Amino acid sequence: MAKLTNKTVLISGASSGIGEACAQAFAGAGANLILCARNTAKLEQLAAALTAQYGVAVLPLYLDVRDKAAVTRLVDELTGKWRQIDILINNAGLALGLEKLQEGNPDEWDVMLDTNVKGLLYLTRAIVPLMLEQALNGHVINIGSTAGIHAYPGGAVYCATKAAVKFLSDGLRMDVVDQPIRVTNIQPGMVETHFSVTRFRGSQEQADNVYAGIQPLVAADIADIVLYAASAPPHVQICEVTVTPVHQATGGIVYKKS
Ligand code: 8X3
Repeated sequence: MAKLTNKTVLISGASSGIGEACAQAFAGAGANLILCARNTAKLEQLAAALTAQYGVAVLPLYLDVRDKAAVTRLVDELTGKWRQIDILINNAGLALGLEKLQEGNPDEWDVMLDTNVKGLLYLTRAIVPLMLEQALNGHVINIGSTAGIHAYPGGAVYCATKAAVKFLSDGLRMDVVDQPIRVTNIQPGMVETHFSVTRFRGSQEQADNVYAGIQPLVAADIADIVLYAASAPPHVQICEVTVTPVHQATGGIVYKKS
């Protein structure tokens, strides 16, 4: 079992899905956690449960990663051991809509771009300097997507945000190449979480249809991989991992049993 005792991990979008599964996995490995999300009631519940189950320290904090000033303030206001963030998991992200680009809703594009791209940038910009100041063996783990490798119809903007995550990961890896900081981009394919319900603006029926006839990944599958990357010896940098259900070859090539 991986042991990350004495490590501190900050997870964005930690109240559900892959973020919540990462919180579970890292608490199970003995790490202390800073859990960020907008749903504070859920975060507080999760924090209490993880502390009770694993005896780790958990700090639940309200954060909308789109709010640049709030990201900076949150990091500035961390004190003592909470400033020593060893691992940043940039997980907050979403897809909205599956319309053709020419019919898309620009307000929804803003939400995707601001969350998936700019939110990731703001957190990274705030936390990597802290890692450097303290000469930590830091690790930035971004949750990208197979959507960042191949675009698919109706997904242009979401796919572009995840392509941005790939290139931000690659660029950061170059910018910290002379530092003890690792950068990993995890690129999952179909994972059944609240992702599709959000994409279809609350329609469970449309979301269920996405995963009908295929066994999708679950959030814990991704958390296992994130934990594996974080638990590798400090000289080992897992740059990129692409993971799909066995019947998904790439974003759009899926075999479904009818
Ligand atoms: C989620 C994967 O294929 O639903 O990022 O876009 S996909």
